[in-house]
Amino acid sequence: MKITDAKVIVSSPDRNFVTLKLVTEDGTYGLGDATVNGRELAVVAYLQEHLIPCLIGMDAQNIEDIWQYFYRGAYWRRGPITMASIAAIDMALWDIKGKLANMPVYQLLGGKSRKAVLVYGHANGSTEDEVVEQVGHYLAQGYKAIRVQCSVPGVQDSYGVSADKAFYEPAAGALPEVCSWNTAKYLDFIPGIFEKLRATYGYDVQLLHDVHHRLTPNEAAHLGKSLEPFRLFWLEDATPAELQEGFRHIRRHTTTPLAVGEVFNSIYDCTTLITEQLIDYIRTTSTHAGGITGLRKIAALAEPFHVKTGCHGPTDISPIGMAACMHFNLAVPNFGIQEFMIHTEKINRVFPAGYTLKDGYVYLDDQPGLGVDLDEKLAGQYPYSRKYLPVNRLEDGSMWNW
Ligand code: GCO
Ligand code: MG
Repeated sequence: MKITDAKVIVSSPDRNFVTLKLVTEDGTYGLGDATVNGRELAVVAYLQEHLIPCLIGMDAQNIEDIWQYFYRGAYWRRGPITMASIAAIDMALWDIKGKLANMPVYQLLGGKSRKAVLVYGHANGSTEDEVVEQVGHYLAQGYKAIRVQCSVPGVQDSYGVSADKAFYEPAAGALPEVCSWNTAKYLDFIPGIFEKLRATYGYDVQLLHDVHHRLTPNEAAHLGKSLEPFRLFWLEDATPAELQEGFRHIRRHTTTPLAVGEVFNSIYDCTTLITEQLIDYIRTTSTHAGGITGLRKIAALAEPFHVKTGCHGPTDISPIGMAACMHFNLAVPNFGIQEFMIHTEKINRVFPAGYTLKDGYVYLDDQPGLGVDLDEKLAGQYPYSRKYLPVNRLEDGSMWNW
């Protein structure tokens, strides 16, 4: 089944998305998500100029071989742009395989390991009271797990707090926003929020928190320790993870579960973290880590080391990337949880998707393939517009991790 056409579609319904559409000789098409927030056109160029010319004429059925061709076959391997491009091809090929087999992709991955996919929602607020109220709001909707972010008094910009409570998207236009950060104030403030939440709602809800790479390993160890009484589901990106060994120190000092990996793009980013059991959840996601094929390799490595999956799922993953994660989540044995940031109505109109949220779980319908379409005409009405994620500085002006 030859691939006869490949098209990259860039569209901005409320935010930018890069979508790959592959067509086979019998007219079957598959869709893949290649969105790298704030670096979209680099992926477009990589796909159009370097991968698509090789892809035309290949047999769409040979998913693993095509993955290996673009991964192993490339002299310059790995990196977010390369791996998002491979991811989009991989997703589109799984979509095609599902359509040809007349089965949803999760069936091709081994079938259901669970009835539905546990997801977490995002409560945030600029004050403690607002956060408590927001958590209540998510509980009322049936969520079983909720990520909690709060503005830190005296700190100009805390990660994850937005004016719009439903749709969090920090990428803005013109030039990157410059945020300001104070670690000491953050460390003093955060445990109090979780103390208050446990006092209000008890221990029957799973609470998560994203540090967003802002601590050193020693500071992260300290935070993990001070959060232990509040039994978090996970503490995410406690320190930047380019240095995987940095997690040894955190692990030695706290039993708070650790999650990391949303910016990882290959299995080699997490071999130490997984095989030394330095983390509890691996956050690699379909769009950024080589698609479903890339995720399966990482999950298979993680399984014997008691590391579970916790795929990244912000709004910068399109409904196609989200669906790819959902099919994977339904089938993978060592599933943990899925991040689920809901998309705007406009996005959902451009990408009609066959998954539904109910009582804190996502259910997939049984459409063949990934079960997401792209309304190309509608997508064409929302042209790409350049956006940047913020950058971060300490109060003295030193550059810091955003
Ligand atoms: C998360 C993430 C995101 C990232 C975003 C950057 O846990 O959901 O940290 O919100 O900041 O994906 O593009
Ligand atoms: Mg995160």
